[in-house]
Amino acid sequence: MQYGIYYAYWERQWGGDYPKYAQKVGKLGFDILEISCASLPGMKKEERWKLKAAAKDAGIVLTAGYGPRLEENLSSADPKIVEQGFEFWKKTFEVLHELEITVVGGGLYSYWPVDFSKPFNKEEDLKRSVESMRRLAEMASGITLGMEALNRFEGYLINTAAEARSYVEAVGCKNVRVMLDTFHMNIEEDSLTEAIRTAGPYLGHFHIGEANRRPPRPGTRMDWKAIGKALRDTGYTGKVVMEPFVLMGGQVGKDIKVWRDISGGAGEAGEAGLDEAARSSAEYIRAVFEGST
Ligand SMILES: [Mn+2]
Repeated sequence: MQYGIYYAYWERQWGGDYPKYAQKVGKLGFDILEISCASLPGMKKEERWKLKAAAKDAGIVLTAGYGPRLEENLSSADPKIVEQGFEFWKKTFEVLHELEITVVGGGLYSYWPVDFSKPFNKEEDLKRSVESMRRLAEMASGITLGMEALNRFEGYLINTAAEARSYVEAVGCKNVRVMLDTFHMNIEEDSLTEAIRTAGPYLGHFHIGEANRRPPRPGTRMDWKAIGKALRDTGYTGKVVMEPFVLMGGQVGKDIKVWRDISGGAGEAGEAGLDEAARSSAEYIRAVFEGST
């Protein structure tokens, strides 16, 4: 398995200096930097080259995450919105290919964050979403699309590994895979290890984080040893990306609903404190997931 981190751990606004983060996470012991698709369609050629060079230089690979906006919702009943979604992905896939990104994950089958004050029809939305996903899979040509099971407060189409698996089976394209995240699983699954086994060979991307979205560490109620073993038992050899959010404030703090400093003092120590928490988490999770401790 390869190990990574989502850049937004360090940010209060979405988006950031990706070349800087590529170098940083390389130094902190990661194999992967996960970036957001949000700014990719407008990314200038020089910026893409700079990022690609920085990643190569740091010896890391890039992956991407995305929560499609309401106006890009591929499950929408409004065909105009669905087309806007495909337009976004058409431009985005070009950049992803150029950056040699082979995995993009998130609630790609719907939009995020869901506005639950509006009515919706899960069954109808699912049908449209599956149809759209077949077309998106073809457009993605070779890029793996991770269908991330999100907790009930953030999504309604896919909340569990079982739902993600049946969605992926319904789509029936080999680059559309199940994506799990221990933060969401902690809310929705009876057993985290059983959920991993349910995803089984369909698992295409894996996010990790504590129940409160801190970086994984020993001594919490997340059984990281058991989670690592379940991944090894299912034969998963893919990417494991931590997605910690610990800082209050800004759009990130608001969207993620961080209403207190949960950095455990790391935030007070500034960027260096956050860096050290990420570094030790990477070291810990690599050892545990590889079964060497
Ligand atoms: Mn996630």
